[in-house]
Amino acid sequence: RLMPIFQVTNEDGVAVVTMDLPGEPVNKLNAAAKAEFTQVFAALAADSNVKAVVFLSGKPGTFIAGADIEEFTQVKSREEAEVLSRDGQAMLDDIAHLSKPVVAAIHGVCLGGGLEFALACHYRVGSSDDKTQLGLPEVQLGLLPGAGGCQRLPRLIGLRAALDMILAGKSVRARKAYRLGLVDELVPQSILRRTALAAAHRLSRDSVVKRAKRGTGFMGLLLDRNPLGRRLVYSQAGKSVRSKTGGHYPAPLAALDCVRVGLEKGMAAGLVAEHREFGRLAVTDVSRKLVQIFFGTTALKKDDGVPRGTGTALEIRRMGVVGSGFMGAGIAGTAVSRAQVEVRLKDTDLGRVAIGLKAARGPLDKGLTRRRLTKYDYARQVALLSGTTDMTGFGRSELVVEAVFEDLEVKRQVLAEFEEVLPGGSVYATNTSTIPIERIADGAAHPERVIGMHFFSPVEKMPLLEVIPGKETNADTIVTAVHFGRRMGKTVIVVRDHPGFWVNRILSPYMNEAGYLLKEGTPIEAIDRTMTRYGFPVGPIALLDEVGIDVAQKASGVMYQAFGERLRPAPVIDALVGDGRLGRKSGRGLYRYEKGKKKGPDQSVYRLLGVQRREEVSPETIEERLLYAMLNEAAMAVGEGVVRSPRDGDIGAIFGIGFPPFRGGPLRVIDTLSAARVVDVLQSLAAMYGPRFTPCDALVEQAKANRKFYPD
Ligand code: T1G
Repeated sequence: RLMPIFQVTNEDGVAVVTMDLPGEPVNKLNAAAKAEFTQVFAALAADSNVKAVVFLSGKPGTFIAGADIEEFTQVKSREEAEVLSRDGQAMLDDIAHLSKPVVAAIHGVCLGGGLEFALACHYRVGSSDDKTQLGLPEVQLGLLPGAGGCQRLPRLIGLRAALDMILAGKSVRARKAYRLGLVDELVPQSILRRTALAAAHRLSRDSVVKRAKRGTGFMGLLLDRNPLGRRLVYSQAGKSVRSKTGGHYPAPLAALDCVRVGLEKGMAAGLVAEHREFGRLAVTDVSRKLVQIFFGTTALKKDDGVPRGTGTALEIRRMGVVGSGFMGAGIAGTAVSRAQVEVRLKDTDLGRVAIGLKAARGPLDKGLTRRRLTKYDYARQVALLSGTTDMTGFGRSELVVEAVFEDLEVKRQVLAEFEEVLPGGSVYATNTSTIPIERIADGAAHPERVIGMHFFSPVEKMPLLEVIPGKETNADTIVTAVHFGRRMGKTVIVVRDHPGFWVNRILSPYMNEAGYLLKEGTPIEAIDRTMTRYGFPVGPIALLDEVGIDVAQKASGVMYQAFGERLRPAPVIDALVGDGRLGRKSGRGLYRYEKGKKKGPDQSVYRLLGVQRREEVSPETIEERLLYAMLNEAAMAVGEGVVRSPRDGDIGAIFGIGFPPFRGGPLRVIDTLSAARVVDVLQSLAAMYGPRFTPCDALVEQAKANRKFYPD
């Protein structure tokens, strides 16, 4: 290695160690860093001129991003992974047992092994900066904190707070980290180094680290610090993990067990449990799939949907949103709270604008009540929102997003109005969910600056955004929409202008099949329970109620018109809409609702549809029909180039409809089953239920060539 990873200077007896992994955007604990680290720390331990150590990062926005995930993708066996974890534990033990105090000066992301590193230090100073976040995200990779995190975190911040962080893998911002006692001091970044040095000097004089006893209080005494209380906490935590993961994700339960062993049998036993469980998890298929998703989304973040360098993104400072309904207000609110841009919300009458503005303030109101926003920040962000019923104020908007009624004529009309007032170079995006952009942009003065931005509802929560270029859309417009979508916190895929784009395209046959099953009398709870057991967050019937049965009626109509017989919707939707059942939003649908809360299925639906409930349809049949309908459509759409790669298709399915992440996405599932097997099953389903299950040409070819979507 030419350049060292760790630079060491001695400032008046305090060794200042700066980690800066050469040629990498972030610091990560890879083999080279571990090897060099061990040498550096051994030298510091032996150096009589060093009485304390301060540890800093040389990277602008990251302290340490964790162990090197690339490394354990190479791991072939459980034993190998166990060694990785055990080496990490040993390295951090050297810090914890160093006779001289080590102070971590944390600015930027401090995740996974990076936080475990900071936990092994004797004192932590954090920067009160938005970039500073601390977390143990390992379970999101199907792993667990394997370098002592399951042992040190509970001992520092208490059992319950530690489990909250470890089991969900969520990070905390600087202020919360200080409240929890994760950092001992919180200072502006400008004096972080100086404060850490002062702490190092102070600690080198006083042998005992005086730490403000923070946090766990009476409940801590009752629960965290007595064995009976802890037993209660372990069992509550286990129950909630099992209900959340449906038994599909082994990592959180394993992490809970490592925490328990460490607290009940001592740290040494806990560390052994940690590296054993880490080894076991690292080679599970679940972890492989979750790590693939991490690399897929990371690569996607750098992919603007056009060949690199062919498009320049427009800087968006002022934006317009047309249509202050559910979607428009959601788009406006998310744009303000996540992208901090000025948003002007337009609708036809002031009453609707007022309602829209109130709904758009939702995320900000929540930020204030949850103390994520100060009163000042809240006021500043609310001031970014304005409303109007006329065209004033759009002359300076660099981007307008239209979210009016899903009707081609209305959308064309609104586009024409805005082309009159928008400045040259601005981008006009339409939030359509099924109407091709080409038809909306048809007749526009500047079709090169018209694009689709398809958000999912609720906009504030759903992470996916589909960006759909029309035939004439230029590269600058595409890159502008993609970058702004990311500033709104979305995972963005660029998809082809085909009816239904990607998500609604693969969802259509799946929802239709649920309708056919219902029409045959299959119980609603059997349909939904089968698919939640498969790993979906909700089943297709519940999804119908959430999306709105009238919305589904419109979307399925567009898809039927575009794709013909194969996507003919089951004859249940019209009857439901005709009976005024629009789903959750109307308080009546396929489920019952009382005061907005969803109760069980509405048994009167069967009589309405004139069907007899039939209990005997097996879950296997239900799952096969629903899943294979989606797999077939996904393969067909990939073959048509609807998505630019299987990676985009799988990420789009996972982030767009909650396709189970541990299965990797519909195209990964086809690879796992093999195209040949999927073709066989589809052929037998076609023989039993009709030609809608005929395997698409792309799949048949793939089966013949024995090809995969992801070549090994
Ligand atoms: N390992 C390997 N590569 C990583 C990495 C990591 N931990 N973190 C980031 N990268 C790469 C990433 O692939 C990309 O590479 C580049 O850095 C920039 O990332 C023992 C076992 C840190 C918030 O899960 O969440 O510690 O594409 O584009 O948007 O208990 O990356 O440029 O070649 O995402 O600013 C736990 C994962 C590991 C954190 C930065 N740590 N990383 O986001 O940049 S497991 C994580 C992130 C562990 C221990 C266990 C994000 C980020 P390239 P980027 P960003």
